Amino acid sequence: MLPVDLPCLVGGAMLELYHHPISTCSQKVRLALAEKQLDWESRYVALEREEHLQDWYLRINPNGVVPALVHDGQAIVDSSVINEYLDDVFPDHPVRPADPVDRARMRAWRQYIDEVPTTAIRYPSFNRFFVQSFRDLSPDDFEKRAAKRPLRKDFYRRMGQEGFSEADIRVSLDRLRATLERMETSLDSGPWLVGDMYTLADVSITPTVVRMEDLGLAHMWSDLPGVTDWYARVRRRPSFETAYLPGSRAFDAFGEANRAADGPWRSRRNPEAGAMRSTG
Ligand SMILES: N[C@@H](CCC(=O)N[C@@H](CS)C(=O)NCC(=O)O)C(=O)O
Repeated sequence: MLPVDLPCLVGGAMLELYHHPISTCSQKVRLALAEKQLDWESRYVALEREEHLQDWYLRINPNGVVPALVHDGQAIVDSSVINEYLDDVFPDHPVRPADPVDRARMRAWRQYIDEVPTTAIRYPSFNRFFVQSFRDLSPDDFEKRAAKRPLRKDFYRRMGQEGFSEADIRVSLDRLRATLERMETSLDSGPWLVGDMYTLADVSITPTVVRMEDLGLAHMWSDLPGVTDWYARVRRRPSFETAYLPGSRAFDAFGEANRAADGPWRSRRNPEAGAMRSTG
C-alpha cells in the first residue's frame, strides 16, 4: 500500500510539488529538490484515481502527467524543465556546471535521456506493473480511459489491455542497454556523467536505473564496472534516501513478490500483481 502522502521537508508554501511516489518523473524532481536542499510541500496526485486527468489538475498541467511544480502560484511543468528552473531560481547547491561547454554536455545528456531511456523504460514498466489495472475493463471503457490522456493516448492504445508485444520490449531493452554503454564510456572520465560534478544528467537517468533494478534488470549492467560504481555512488548520496522514501519503489506499491521477480516480459494475468491499481 502507498502512503496517503509522502512526508517531506515542509517549510513555507513557496514550492509545491504535484507528484506521485512511484512516478519516475516525480522521482527526478524529488532528487533535484533534495540535492538543492530546498523545502517543498507535497501535493499527492492519485494516479490510481486518475486525478491527473481531472480539470483542476489539467489547469496546472495540461499534459495530464505528473509532476508539476507550483512556485509562488506559477505552474512549471515537465520534470527536466522543472529541474533547470529550480537551479535558475535557487543558485545554491548548483546541479549544473558553470562552464558553458560542460553545461552543453549536460544538456545533451538530458536530451538523450528524455528521448531514449526515459521513453524505453515505460514499456517494460507498464507490462510488469501497470497494465493489469486495465485488463478487466470492457474494450469501450479502456478506449475511453486511453482517449482521456492528452499526451499518452497512442501509447495506451498500442499497449492495449494485454500489454506491449515482445518486439516492443526487445526494442526497449536494446535502447536501455545502449544507454548503459554510453554511460560506461562517459564514466571513464567520471566519477559523474559530466566529469567531476554531479549534475542534472545524473539526476535524470537515476529513476530509470532504479526502475530497471525493480524490474529485475540489474544484470544488464553487471559487466559495466563504471555504471555499477556510479549507481553505488548515487545510492550513497543523501538525496537518494530523501527522494526514495518508503513507498517510492515499484515493489513497494505492487508487493515484494514483484521485486526483481520475473523481469519485464509480458505478464499475463497475475493475481498477486494486480493488488494496486495505478498508472505512472
Ligand atoms: N515529460 C514529462 C513526462 C511526465 C510523465 O510521463 N509522467 C507519468 C508518470 S512518470 C504520468 O504522469 N503518467 C500518467 C499516465 O500514464 O496517465 C515529464 O518529464 O514531466
